[in-house]
Amino acid sequence: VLKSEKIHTNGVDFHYTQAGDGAHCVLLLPGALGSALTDFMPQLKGLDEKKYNIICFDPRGYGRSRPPDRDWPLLYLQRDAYDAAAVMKALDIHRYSVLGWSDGGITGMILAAAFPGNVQRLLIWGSNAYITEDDMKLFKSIDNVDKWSPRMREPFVEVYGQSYFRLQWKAWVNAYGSYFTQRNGDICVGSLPNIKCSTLIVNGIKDPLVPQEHPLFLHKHIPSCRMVNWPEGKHNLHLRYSEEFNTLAEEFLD
Ligand code: TYC
Repeated sequence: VLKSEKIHTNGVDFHYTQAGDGAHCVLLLPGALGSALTDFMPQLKGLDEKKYNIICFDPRGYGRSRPPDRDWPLLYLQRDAYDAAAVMKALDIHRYSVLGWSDGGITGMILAAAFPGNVQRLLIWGSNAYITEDDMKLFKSIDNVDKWSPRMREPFVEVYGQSYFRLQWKAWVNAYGSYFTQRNGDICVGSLPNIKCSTLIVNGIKDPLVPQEHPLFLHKHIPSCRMVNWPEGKHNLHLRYSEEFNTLAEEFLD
């Protein structure tokens, strides 16, 4: 059974989706414009409800954490990380593991580095700590939502309606690009050595958006880090191969 709840902190009524009544608290962090419906249904429904208390947070302006409509400060991923930590604190949950996908994995790294006392374990996939010129070129392949497969696009349209989705996807493309243009591509490189918890990278070898240099760099610079290669995995490996992914996640969390 999924519960839909709200909690107020940092000036926003944050929406989150909750599943399970286990002792191990797990925070799910979605990717760009993501929330439970688009990014994490197989985890909310598939992870062991007796072992985990799963919280999937909608970042401000995403999913059902509206109002406010999303705005885009330069350090928008840093803001999401501090918001996520504030939501967990407001829920009176002080020890939790973090599963973060793509932008959510970046948020997870920043969170784990900034709040080492709160984060038990960190699992990330499809993430990067910096942006190269080549990444900016790959990134052009997703900036026009009309070129997405309907299977990827429709859930976002369902959550947001056409106009907010199109407006905010453009804004996200611009904001992500600002890390490249205004910070020399640095998203969160300085956070990596400060991640104190045990970390697992699931490396989708065939991820067309995230070239191999990124997981390799994360693996090298995060102190207690293991990496599992997934030969057939692309960007959305946790959706496409959800059972195998959930098994791997549970093995790591236990
Ligand atoms: N981080 C993006 C997301 O959350 C995906 C992405 C990865 C985009 C790498 C560009 O260079 C990139 N969906």
